[in-house]
Amino acid sequence: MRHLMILICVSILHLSDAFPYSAIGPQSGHHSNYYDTIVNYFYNRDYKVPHRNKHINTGEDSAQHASYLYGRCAVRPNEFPPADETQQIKGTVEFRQLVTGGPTEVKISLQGFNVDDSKVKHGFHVHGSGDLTGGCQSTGGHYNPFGKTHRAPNDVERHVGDLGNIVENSEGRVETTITDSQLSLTGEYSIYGRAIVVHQGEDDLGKGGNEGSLKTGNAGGRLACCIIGKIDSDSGWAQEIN
Ligand SMILES: [Cu+2]
Ligand SMILES: [Zn+2]
Repeated sequence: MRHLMILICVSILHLSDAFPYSAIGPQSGHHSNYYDTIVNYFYNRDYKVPHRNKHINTGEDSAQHASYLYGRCAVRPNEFPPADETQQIKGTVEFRQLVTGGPTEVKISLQGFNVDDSKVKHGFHVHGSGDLTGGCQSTGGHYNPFGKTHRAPNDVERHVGDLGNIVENSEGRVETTITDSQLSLTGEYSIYGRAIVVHQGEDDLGKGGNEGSLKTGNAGGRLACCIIGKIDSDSGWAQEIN
């Protein structure tokens, strides 16, 4: 009986509140929310908790987060660096892809590049093996499950791992996000457990006119690397989503 009285009171309050909108606003949406609120009150009794209520009514929050796969990679200097190499490259590479597939976004944040040398571009690839037992050298070649030749990221015929070059800024940092159509976190050719490698020199993108160009892009020694791990969510991406 007490509930019925509350229902009537709330109804009267709400109708008076809603009435001015009814002439101009989308009535169905308004009344639908109102109906949900009443239903939630009687069946859940926790409709006053905003967070819970939000999930019951919209599901936006959980749906958006659940619809992505995420990966992260902690870039560290090569344990066995090339001779005379002094750059200590560190940072993170983050990955995101819809669970349904499609392009993969790659957010790169690195520091430690020497701004006094002439090398501003650095080859940046996914290599096939997530194995750092021999430093970055043991990550193998560019990830190439389809037996293609080395090319640029925007070429269709390329190694899956061919992400071209990253470009350091005047502070010796790289802060960029790229979107790639061939990298995938989902399915048989997922890059989870494989490696990211940052090179000393520029990747010639297969245009060097020699054998090495079509295999590695002649990007030189390996400065730094990491293994791509799977994570369930990422606060960095989540901030952008919301
Ligand atoms: Cu490489
Ligand atoms: Zn390649």
